[in-house]
Amino acid sequence: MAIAKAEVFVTSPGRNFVVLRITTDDGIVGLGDATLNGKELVTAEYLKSIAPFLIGKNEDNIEDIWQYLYKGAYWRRGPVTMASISAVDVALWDIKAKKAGVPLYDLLGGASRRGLLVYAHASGVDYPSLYDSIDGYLDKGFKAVRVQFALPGIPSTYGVAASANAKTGKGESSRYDFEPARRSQVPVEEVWDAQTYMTTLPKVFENVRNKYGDQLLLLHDAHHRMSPNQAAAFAKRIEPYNLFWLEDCTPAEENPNYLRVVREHTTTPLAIGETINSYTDYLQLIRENLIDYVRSAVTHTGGITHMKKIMSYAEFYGIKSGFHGPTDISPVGQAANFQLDMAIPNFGIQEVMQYTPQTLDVFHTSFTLEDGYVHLDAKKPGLGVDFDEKEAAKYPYQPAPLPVDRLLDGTMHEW
Ligand code: CS2
Ligand code: MG
Repeated sequence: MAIAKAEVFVTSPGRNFVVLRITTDDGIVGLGDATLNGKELVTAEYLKSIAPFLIGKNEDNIEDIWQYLYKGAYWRRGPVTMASISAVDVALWDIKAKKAGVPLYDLLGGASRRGLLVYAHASGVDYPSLYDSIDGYLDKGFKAVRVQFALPGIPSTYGVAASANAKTGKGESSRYDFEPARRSQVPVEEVWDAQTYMTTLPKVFENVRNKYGDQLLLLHDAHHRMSPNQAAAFAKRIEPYNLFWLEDCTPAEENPNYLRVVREHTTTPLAIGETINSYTDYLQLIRENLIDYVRSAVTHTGGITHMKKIMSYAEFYGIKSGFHGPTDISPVGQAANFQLDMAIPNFGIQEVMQYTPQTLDVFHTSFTLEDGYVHLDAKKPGLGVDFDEKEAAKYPYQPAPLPVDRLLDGTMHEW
């Protein structure tokens, strides 16, 4: 009973993914995801450097291996370390559940719900394309949509599909999948203007509410772009439109106290966390009830072992989950989100986006989406995802750094 092999793969079936495959001496295989958007080769190298440490260790001792990698790193936390530890952790949980012959959530306490409420990404360069995008998701049964809208006079806006007819390949359209990897050697530059944003978006939410009524669960991502006071004013202004959440209203990862300013002025629910990755980052946010939803991905936050602890702490403060699940998290990482989502009592909602057909040729998933809920296959042991190494080899790594942002006068700003 020991780890025999730990192999690292980088593949790019539409965007870059880092896969860790651990094999035990009796041939059981577990998968982990160490994808860190724009920094894939860095986590791949980290994993290669710790792979020899794993050989010969008892694969059952997940907590001990976690502590070994975390405390043993000495240079603690940070996105690269935490994403890499996460890949090992998730692969070991996959193995443990396969050995037990049960879906992973069974080992985490069992199913706490029938299915997972998910939200999709709607966006528009104008109202017809926004409504078309929302209608498309409602037709598919979604109950919750994130709404992003192009800013007038700004060439491209975060979260807004550049073209309503963009195709992802194989003739299948993913019209409003806004964030295809932008493959280039150097980052694409975008422009940001808070004044335009703060005057445009409240009208968008008002129009969407008037058109679709009160039942639609409406989300929005501000992507860390307002100052604390701007965020407070904005969140207060949009209260009448009753958002499910406002995400990353201000860069609270810089200073959690920013959120106190926001909280003092508004009851709009706040979601934070896709760029933070440890309990240390969450301590104050949770203890002072500065957030309503934990937004990290399991794969960026030390895996199932660490994320489950954060969610247990959050439970006692009435804070729920809303794990990060865009297409730059691989289907292996998304499966880790889903498995934990199923088990925890304080599940809130789960983000989903459409993977390219090539991605789904490389990763064979077993999840179904019906009526706005994701369902896991109770008969599939482990994570519920298989990795096709031969198919993956068809798609070599291509550089795709994240974009950067500047203000109208050229000053650098958070993207
Ligand atoms: C976004 C992400 O899904 C989200 O909420 O903020 O798309 C984010 O921009 C990317 O994951 C960056 O890698
Ligand atoms: Mg986000």
